[in-house]
Amino acid sequence: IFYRMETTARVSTLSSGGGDGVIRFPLSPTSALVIQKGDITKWSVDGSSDAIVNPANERMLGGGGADGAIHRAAGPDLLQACYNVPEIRPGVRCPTGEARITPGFNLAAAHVIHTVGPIYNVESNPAASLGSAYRNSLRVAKEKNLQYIAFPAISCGIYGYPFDEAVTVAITTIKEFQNDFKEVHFVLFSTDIYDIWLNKANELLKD
Ligand code: AR6
Repeated sequence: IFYRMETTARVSTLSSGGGDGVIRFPLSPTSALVIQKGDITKWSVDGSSDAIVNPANERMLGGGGADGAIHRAAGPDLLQACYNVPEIRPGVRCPTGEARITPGFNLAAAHVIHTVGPIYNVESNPAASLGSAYRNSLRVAKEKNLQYIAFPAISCGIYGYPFDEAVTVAITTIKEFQNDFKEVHFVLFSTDIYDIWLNKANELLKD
């Protein structure tokens, strides 16, 4: 397998802590998709115009997985900010496929964009919901003029979405925004997901 490797000065100066195997795929002359292994709670590129995406649930008050790790790293102010997001119906602050933004508090990243991916075996059209979760996260980031945004593999943990199906939705949706951000990152926790993401990026983002 050939992985396109562009180790520009920009990449080597990333303060995306914990990340290794950083591979960059140009999306346009001014924009790139960056794939790396690591812990998203440590990620930052530019402490004022960046955000990490939290794979939350509809209640949006924390949980396990990446959501739990993000709340621990951000500190209790994040939970308070989440409480302050209005419920749109009882127990629902962020419906599946939508996104909400809060500050990042003690995180390296300035903002947290909370989104809710589908529970794979419950949703009738999980690909549509997963696409909406990525798309609405990117819309919220664009509204705030953010330039650097990092995603984990939404729905690929507790929510049970097969990696090899999720990756196509993830990358094709990000391609829709190819002129809107300087860098969209995937910060992937496990080697198996990282390898699947790299393979698919090589397939979908060829020149
Ligand atoms: N950095 C990057 N990726 C991570 C990290 C981390 N620190 N920790 C876990 N992952 P999950 P979901 C990966 O379960 O499937 C929560 O309880 C993990 O290996 O965090 O969308 C929420 O409150 C997996 O590949 O999110 C919801 O109830 C990916 O992140 C529910 O889980 C997503 O796994 C959401 O489930």
